[in-house]
Amino acid sequence: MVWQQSLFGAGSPEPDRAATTRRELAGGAWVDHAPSWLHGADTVFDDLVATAPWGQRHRRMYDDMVAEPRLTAWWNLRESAADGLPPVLLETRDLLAHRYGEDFDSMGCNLYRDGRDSVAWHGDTVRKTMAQPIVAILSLGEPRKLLLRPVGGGPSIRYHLGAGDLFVMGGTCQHTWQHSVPKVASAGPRISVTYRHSV
Ligand SMILES: O=C(O)CCC(=O)C(=O)O
Repeated sequence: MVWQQSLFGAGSPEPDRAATTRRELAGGAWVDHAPSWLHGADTVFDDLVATAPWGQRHRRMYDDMVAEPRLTAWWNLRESAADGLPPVLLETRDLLAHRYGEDFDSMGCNLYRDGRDSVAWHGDTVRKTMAQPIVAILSLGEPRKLLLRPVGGGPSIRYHLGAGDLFVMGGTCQHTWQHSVPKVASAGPRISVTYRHSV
């Protein structure tokens, strides 16, 4: 992977406590987006690339099992296994828990190594057990597009998520909208840190 820290992204990591901008979407969904929310995002990126327990997940596609085009790592934040995480990611969890009133008890990381890595249109599986789950994403590394589209069809909405951006989906979003990170001709490595709650 070819990767170089930026001036803004270096240094000691710290989340921004300023309010985010909310966009209401059709059907009772909303998203919050705060650009450059995490200062020192590149330091966290480097730390995670080197230390996260990256693994390759597979998905069933018809009769075959195919490798997901990205690497993933997952932590149960209730367990002490989370102790080795960069402290700012636990600080971020606590801050988000306070702001959104949810106990974010798991954290997943996705590593998109280059533009060929992606995630297809989907609603997060937490929707199966919750009417209005909140899913928070912290974007690290190189920028990528994140698209949203209504489940029944309609124009998609594009977000450009850069280093340190916070992006939060809430309300009915996982039921009434789908999101994706499409493949692109060229992109540097990106990590999305995702926080979810189970109740
Ligand atoms: O990488 C992202 O920003 C989105 C991740 C995502 O949608 C997922 O892992 O379910």
